[in-house]
Amino acid sequence: MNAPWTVNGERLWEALMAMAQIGATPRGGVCRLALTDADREARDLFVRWAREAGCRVEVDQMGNLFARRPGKEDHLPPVLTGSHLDSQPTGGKFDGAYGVLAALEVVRTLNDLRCETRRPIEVVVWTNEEGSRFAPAMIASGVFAGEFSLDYGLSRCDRDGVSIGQELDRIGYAGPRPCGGQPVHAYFEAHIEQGPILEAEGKTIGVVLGIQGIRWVDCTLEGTAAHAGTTPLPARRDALLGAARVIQAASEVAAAHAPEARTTVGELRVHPNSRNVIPGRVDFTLDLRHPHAETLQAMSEALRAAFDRVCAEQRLAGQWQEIWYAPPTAFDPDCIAAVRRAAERLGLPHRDIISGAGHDAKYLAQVCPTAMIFIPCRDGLSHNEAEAISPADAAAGASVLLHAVLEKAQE
Ligand code: HGY
Ligand code: MN
Ligand code: MN
Repeated sequence: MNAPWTVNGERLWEALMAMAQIGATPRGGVCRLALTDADREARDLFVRWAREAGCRVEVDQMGNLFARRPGKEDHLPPVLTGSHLDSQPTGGKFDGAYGVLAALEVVRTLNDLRCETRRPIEVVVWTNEEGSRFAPAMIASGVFAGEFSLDYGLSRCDRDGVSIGQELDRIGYAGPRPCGGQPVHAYFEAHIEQGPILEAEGKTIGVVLGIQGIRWVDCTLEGTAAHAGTTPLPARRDALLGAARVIQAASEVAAAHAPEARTTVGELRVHPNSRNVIPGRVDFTLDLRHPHAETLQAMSEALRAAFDRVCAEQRLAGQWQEIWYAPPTAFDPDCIAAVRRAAERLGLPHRDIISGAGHDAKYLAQVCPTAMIFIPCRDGLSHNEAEAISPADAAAGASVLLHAVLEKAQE
C-alpha cells in the first residue's frame, strides 16, 4: 500500500520562523496584538503566500481572511481550516500561527500533488481570537457564527477607547464580504495543546473532543484614596486590600473544584497607583473555566458571593460585570473520527483530549461539523515567549490536518 501523503515539514517550519519575525520580542516570543501594525504585517504576509499558492483571498466585515483553493465542484460548501495570527502581549511563536500555516501547508502540499478536491478549501485567519486587546475573545468567529451581531463586534473597544471597526479601517482590513451566513461543509483547526498532557504521555497528536466552558468578569472595587501615613486603620477603605481578598477567594474556588477548575486574575489596575496613597479604586479581570457548565456556574456564584462579602466587610463599592460566557463545546463525532483515522493512518501516537484553551473552533462548531488537532508544546507552556514545539510534531500535526481536510473535501 502506498505511503500516506505527508506535508513538506521543512517548508512549514520556514513559514513558521518567517511569521515569527513579525512582532518578534527580544525574549523569543511575539507581540502581535489584534489589529496593530504587527497584525497587519502578519496578515499581509499570509495574503501574499496564499496568492502565491493560487488562492483567491477575500476579507469579511470583521477582517476575517478567507484564502480559497477552488474545487472541481466549486459551488459546493467549502471545507474551512485555519486559526488566528493575533497574539498575547508576550505570546509565543506558535499559538494561532501554527494552525494558519499548517492549513496553508495543506494547500501547498495539495498543489504539489496536483490533487484537485471535489469541494473548495478555504484557509481562514480569524480576527482577534485572543481577546487580549479587545474583549471578548474569539469575537470575529463569534460574529461569523451569529453569536454576536456585527455592530457588537465592530464596536468592541480596547482600553484606550479605540474600536475594532476603527482599527480594521486603519489597517485596511475592513472587508466587503458579509461576516457569516455562508454554508460550511466542515471546519478543522490545528493548534498547539498549550498544556502538559501530550508531552507528558509521549503522544504526538491530540484528538480534540471539545472545549471547556469559559466565563469572563470585569470587576471594580471603589474605596477612598487617602494618605498612607495619616489615615488610621479603622478609617481606611482600601480597594487593593479588597481586591487581594477576592483574588484569594478565586484561588480557593478553584481548589474547591479541583482538578479541572481554573480561576485567573490576569489584569489589575490600581488607582491612583502611588506608593503613599491608599488605593481608592482597583479594576481587575476574572477568567473562570471548567469542562462542566453547572460547575462553572457554581464557581461563578461562589466567587460573586465572596466578592459581595469583601465589599461589605471592607465598606467598598463593587461592580461585577460578566462580559462573556462561552459554554462547554462538544465537537462533531465524524470530524473527530476523521482526525483519529488520519493519526492512525500516519502511525502517530494519539489520545483524546478536551481543550483547556478557547479557540475559534468553539464558534465554528455552532455552524458546521468541527474538530481540532493538537500537537505538544514544550513543558506545556503557552501565552509565554518561551513557547516551543518541535519541527517533527509541527509536520505530523499538519499531515493529520491534510488527511482530515482531504477526507471532508472529497465528500
Ligand atoms: O483564552 C484562551 O483560552 C485563548 O488562548 N484565547
Ligand atoms: Mn490560540
Ligand atoms: Mn492564545
